[in-house]
Amino acid sequence: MTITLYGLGPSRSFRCLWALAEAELEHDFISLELNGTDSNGAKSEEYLKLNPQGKVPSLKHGDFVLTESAAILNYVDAISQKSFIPSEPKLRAKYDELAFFVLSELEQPLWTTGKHKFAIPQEHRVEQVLETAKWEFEKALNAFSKLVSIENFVLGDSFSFADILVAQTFNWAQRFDFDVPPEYLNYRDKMYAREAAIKSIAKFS
Ligand SMILES: N[C@@H](CCC(=O)N[C@@H](CS)C(=O)NCC(=O)O)C(=O)O
Repeated sequence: MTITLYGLGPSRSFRCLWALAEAELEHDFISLELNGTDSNGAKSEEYLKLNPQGKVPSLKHGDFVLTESAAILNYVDAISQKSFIPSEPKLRAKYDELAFFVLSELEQPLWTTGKHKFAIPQEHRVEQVLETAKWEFEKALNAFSKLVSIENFVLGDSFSFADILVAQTFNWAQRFDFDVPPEYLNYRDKMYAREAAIKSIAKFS
């Protein structure tokens, strides 16, 4: 069964592209324009059938369709021969804690910035929120530093998909001109130097 990932560059879809490469699962990658309404657009009639929000990523595996980057990571882990999400209950709970933290705290100020700079209609954008987003990111970073101390990987000694979530989010923060402490950028660099990450970046560069 063919796996197809719909995405765009270094956006949250990169998490899924990278995970598929780590899992060595054959896949096609279809790059979409976020606001496009023609055949390669995320707002086309065809794509809206897969992802009613017209967002990326979406994964199609045969007839099975999945949206939400973290859910796609879980699915990739589940169908992979290898293991990227710990199964020991406490470690698994720590994985979930970190994944939910990234999605609900760490990335939110970044997405708020994206929404109010380009993603939502002009009439709904509020310039003042951008400063608040910077403040919220700093607050989330502070909480992150108490939640995790990174030696090699975010969950200890081995690579997990939590590293994809965290490293991609730090990379996103830097792209959006947020202050990211040098130790987190070093960690991002180490993760982005993984063969699977390099291969995946090459798919959209
Ligand atoms: N919670 C979703 C968020 C998906 C999302 O918002 N993706 C952005 C790109 S990173 C998008 O497609 N935006 C287009 C839009 O909001 O119309 C996930 O993690 O997959």
